[in-house]
Amino acid sequence: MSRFDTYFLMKTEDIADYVQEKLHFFPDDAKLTCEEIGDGNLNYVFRLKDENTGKTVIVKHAAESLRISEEMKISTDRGRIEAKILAIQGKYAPGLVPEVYLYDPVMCAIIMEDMINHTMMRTAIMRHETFPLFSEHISTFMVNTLLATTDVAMNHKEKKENVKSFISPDLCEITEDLVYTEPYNDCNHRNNVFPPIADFVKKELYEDKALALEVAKLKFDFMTNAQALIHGDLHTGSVFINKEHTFVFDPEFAFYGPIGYDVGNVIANMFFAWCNGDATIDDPALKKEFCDWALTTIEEVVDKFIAKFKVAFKEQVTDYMAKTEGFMEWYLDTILVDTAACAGLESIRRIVGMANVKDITTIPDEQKRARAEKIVITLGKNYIMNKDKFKCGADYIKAINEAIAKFS
Ligand code: SR1
Ligand code: MG
Repeated sequence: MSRFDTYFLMKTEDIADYVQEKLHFFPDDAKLTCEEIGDGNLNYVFRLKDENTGKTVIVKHAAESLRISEEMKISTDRGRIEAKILAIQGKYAPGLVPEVYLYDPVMCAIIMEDMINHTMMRTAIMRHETFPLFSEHISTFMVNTLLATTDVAMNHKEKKENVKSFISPDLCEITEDLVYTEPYNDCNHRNNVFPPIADFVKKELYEDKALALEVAKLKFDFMTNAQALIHGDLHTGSVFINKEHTFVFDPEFAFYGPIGYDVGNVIANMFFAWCNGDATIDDPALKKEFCDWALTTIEEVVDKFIAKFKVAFKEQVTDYMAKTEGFMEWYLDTILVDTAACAGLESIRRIVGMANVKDITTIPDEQKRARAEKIVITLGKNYIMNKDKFKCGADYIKAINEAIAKFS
C-alpha cells in the first residue's frame, strides 16, 4: 500500500516521495528540493531538484477543479491525453517536445523532462527578448504534427481510432465557451473587460450581429471538423524557448480539430507581444527591434507554414483522391481561411474573455492599454470577417498596420 494509490491533490512537500516511489529518478543520497512553478490556469507544475547534482525533473499534476476557478470542474483524464499526445508529437517533431518519463492515471500526474536552459516564451517576451529561430521551429512543429495526423497522410481507420481516443469533452467545452461564445455576448457573466473600453466592447462585439453569425459558423466548424490532432492551446505560455531551441508543451487541449486553430493561435499571441513592446518599451531603438521581430515572426510563421506544408503534403499524401490535381491547393486554402478566423477569435477572447494574457493586462499606462486592446479587437474582427483574404504573411502585416493606424 502506498499513499499514492488513491488520488489526492499533491502539495510541494509530497513531490519528492512521489517521484522517488514511482521512478526512483534520483540516488538515495539526493538532497531534494521542490518548488511549484506553474502559472497556467489549470494545473500544478512542480520542479524537483537534487541540490547535490543540479539534476531536475518536472511533475505536472492535474487538479479536479481549475486553478483559475474553483467552480469549474474538469476531467483529470486530460493528463492521459496530454502524455499520449506528447509522445505522438515527439514522433513527428523530434526534439521539439519534452520527453515523458511516466504518466500516472491514479494521481493524474505526468513526470517529464525539465526544459532546462529554456524560459517560458511569454515570460521572455515580456522581458522583450527576441527569438529569431522561433518561426522556423514552430512552423516545422505545426506542419509535422498536424499534417501527419490528417486523413491526407494517415490510414483512415487508425485516424478514426485517434479521433475516438483523443476525444476531450471537458476541455473542448472550455474552448467552445471561452473562445467561441462568451466574448460575443458575456452570456455566462464572467468576461473580464477593461473598464475604459467597456463601451467599445459593447458596440464592437456584443452588438455586432454579423460578427456573431460568423463566429457561430466557426464554432460549429471547431466542433465538427476533425481534421488533425491539434495542440489546441498553442499560445506563448505553451512554449519554452531559448535563442537556439524551442520546446512546445502543454497539449492538454489537444483533440481532432481544425489545423488553422493552432496556426491562428500563434499569430494572435505574437501580436500580443507586439502590443506589450509597443506600449512598455521606452527606448525607441529597443522598441523597434522588439516590435519588428514580433511582426517579422508573424509574417514568417505564415509563409514558412505554407511553404513547408506544400513540401510535406507531396511527401506524405497517401489518400488516392487527395492526390488529385488541385486538391492540395484547395485543402491548404481552407486551412488558411481557418487560420485567419482563429487568429481573430484568439485575439478577441484574450482581451475580453475570462482568460486574459499578461502581455496586455500588465501594460501599466491605462490609455496605452486601452489603445492596445482596441487595436487587437479591431484586428481580430478583420481577421474573422475577411478570413478568406489572408493568403500570405504580408496580408497579416497589412491588416496589422491598418488596425494600428486607426488608433494612432
Ligand atoms: C479555464 S482555462 C482558461 C484558458 O487557459 C488555457 O490555457 C486555455 O487557453 C483556456 O482557454
Ligand atoms: Mg496550458
